[in-house]
Amino acid sequence: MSTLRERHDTAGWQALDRQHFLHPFTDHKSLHEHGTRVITRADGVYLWDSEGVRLLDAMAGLWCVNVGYGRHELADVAAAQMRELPYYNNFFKTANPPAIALSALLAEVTPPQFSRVFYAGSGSEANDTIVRLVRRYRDVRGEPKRKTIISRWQGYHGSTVAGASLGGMSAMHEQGDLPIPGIVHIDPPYWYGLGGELSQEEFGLKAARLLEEKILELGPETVTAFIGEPIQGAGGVIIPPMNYWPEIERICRKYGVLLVADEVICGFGRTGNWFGCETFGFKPDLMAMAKGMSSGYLPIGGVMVSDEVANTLIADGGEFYHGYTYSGHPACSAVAERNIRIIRDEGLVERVRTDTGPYLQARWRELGEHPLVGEARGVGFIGALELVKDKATRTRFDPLGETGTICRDFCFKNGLVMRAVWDTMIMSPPLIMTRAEIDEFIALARRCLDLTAEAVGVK
Ligand code: PXG
Repeated sequence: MSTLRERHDTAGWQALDRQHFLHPFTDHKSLHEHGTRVITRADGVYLWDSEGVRLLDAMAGLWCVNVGYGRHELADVAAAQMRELPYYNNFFKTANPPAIALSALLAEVTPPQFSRVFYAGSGSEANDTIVRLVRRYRDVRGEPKRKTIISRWQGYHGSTVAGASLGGMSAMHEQGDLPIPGIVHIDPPYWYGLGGELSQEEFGLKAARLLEEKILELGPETVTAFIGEPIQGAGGVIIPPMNYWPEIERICRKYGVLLVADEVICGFGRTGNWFGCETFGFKPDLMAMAKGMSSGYLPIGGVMVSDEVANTLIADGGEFYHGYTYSGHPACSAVAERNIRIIRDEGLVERVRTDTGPYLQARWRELGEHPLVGEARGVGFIGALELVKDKATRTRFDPLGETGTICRDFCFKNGLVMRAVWDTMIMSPPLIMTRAEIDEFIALARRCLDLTAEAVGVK
């Protein structure tokens, strides 16, 4: 049997793609002027395209391939499960062994307040579930007016109607007549962009207190939950000052507001702990997960629900009218379970915390000396570079986004995948990346920064 890869050459794939495939988050007119780059295989931290060109993937796919590519063990687990029981639902008093085993393992690796999980097929679905859960919880408690959810500008929580409403991407809101009612936003803890003359600590408290102001403005009796990513990923790797999350937690507790961590990017080791909330020192009531949960090998997401919230729903809630055909899918669950065991058995979280994470961050900070880079920041295996016209005054390029795109294109041309969020360059590599691969990555990134600086006339 020929593999798909052997059936067409690059031009053939591009032609079919152009005719039939609507891509996610894509301007198709501009895409097809050049044709898509067809990625055909991957191993470790590397991808290969249909022309045989190798790329170092410093984005782990889309922030998700935590254990790296080429894990045949995961393919074997999926194949075995699909032979035995490819699908059955978990709705009508039934369950399947992989979903049960995964639930028990999640209870072990997540913080102690969690022992139960609700499954989804993606991060967006996990966040939709959260919207349903935090509203249902209030009805069950006899607080029917407490329905508003507070989130943040530049947050990303998915692309479904509820996910995009929770998110703070104004361009997404404009295209979808969003947000839906009952979701409001506050400014993010983006020190480089919004901190002005304040120290990190001063700004951390100021940014957190925006939550208190918003709760008081709306009336605490109307607010059910606050949701945030420990580090805002797609918004540009916005890393809050260390005092931000503890202050957010204090405010949530003071007003009886549920605290929700969207761990879709930060979860499963990315920040050097199993979950971002551990790195930033807070205890969420609910936690959205996806991406690194299966390292992207199969689609799966879920919501960890604290014992307090779960027990309320179980004791007094009756049936919760919510769930997906693929909630607890056997093959996806089996792959997620084995993936989490790999992360645990290979000590990947600890390696990122104590060895390769600090090394990567030290080397990444060296790029902060580059004339084009206003700030190099990061934690564990996630980071950002702010490309600016003038470092001293933090003056950005005009129009914003052009320089980031130029830099991203140089990366692609030179065998490196980094993402650009406007003029902020992002990295989020597989957690298995070695020191030698980190050195190769930093050398490539520096080269692309040099080429970009030359192209935009920064010396
Ligand atoms: N929450 C967070 C924090 C995410 O980063 C989602 C939820 C939604 O997950 P799904 O599985 O429904 O996509 C995400 C997804 C980008 C980019 O360009 C980031 C995501 C998705 C697509 C593009 O950085 N993150």
